[in-house]
Amino acid sequence: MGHKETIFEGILKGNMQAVQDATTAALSEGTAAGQLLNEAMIPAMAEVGRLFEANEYYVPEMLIAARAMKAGLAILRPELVKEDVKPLGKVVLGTVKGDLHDIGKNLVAIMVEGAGFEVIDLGVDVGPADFAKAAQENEAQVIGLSALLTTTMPSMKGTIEALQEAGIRGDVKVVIGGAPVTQKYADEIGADGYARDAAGAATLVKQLLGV
Ligand code: B12
Repeated sequence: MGHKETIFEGILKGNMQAVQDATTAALSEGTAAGQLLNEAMIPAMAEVGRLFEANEYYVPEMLIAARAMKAGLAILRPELVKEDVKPLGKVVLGTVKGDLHDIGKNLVAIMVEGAGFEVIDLGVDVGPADFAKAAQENEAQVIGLSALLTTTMPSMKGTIEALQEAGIRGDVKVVIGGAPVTQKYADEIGADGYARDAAGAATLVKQLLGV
């Protein structure tokens, strides 16, 4: 089995050690980090989602798969981020209130950082007022909101309202994403942009700030 297959299988089985070892080995053999991410790790999480929908996986399986994915990502991270770049701007990022999914959000952080921005990662379960406060305190140009549950998406709208109430809606661009989120939803709630993946998020932030 090649390293990519080992990583894919390792995430599905929640075998953290196998994922770490294969990731390290593949990188040392010269495989690009982006390739391991896009051809092994992300497809593995998609498969986990499919198995969950098919009632073959339950929350514990999803959790250990996520843990294995995170262990692999931690090894990829330094490769994905280009260092010693002067930040092009500040981006406050987080997963919205009630939502604990952070793998996609963490990938967005890596790619946006890699594109040269400073990322202030507020973590998961972040309420509208906390986003507004962090944006104000850090003088951020962009706020990135992640949601993986249809039930937590309305908190994105709530966050935009909180920015309006704080009087800073005009000072920050709001970008949104996450599996159930669409461009249509972004238009509906008055967000400034939507991207379907982490690479797209980085491009979007650059576009919005004109860099
Ligand atoms: C792993 C996982 C979990 C893990 C999360 C671990 C963690 N630390 O993140 C755990 C086990 C905790 C979990 C829990 C739950 N989960 Co869950 N989970 C998943 C799973 C399998 C994968 C998500 C993932 O990591 N994908 C991989 C990443 C790389 O992709 P991504 O998140 O979409 O992010 C990419 C893009 O969307 C985009 N993006 C993401 N954020 C942002 C932000 C911005 C600004 C931009 C521009 C782009 C962007 O870029 C990312 C990278 O390319 C999905 C299935 C799926 N197909 O999505 C279900 C899923 C999201 N979960 C689901 C459910 C139902 C739950 C639970 C309610 C289950 C339960 N009964 O308890 C709980 C809810 C907990 C909570 N309050 O949040 C459902 C949601 C259904 C819905 N439509 O609402 C899904 C779709 C599974 C399913 N098919 O039913 N889950």
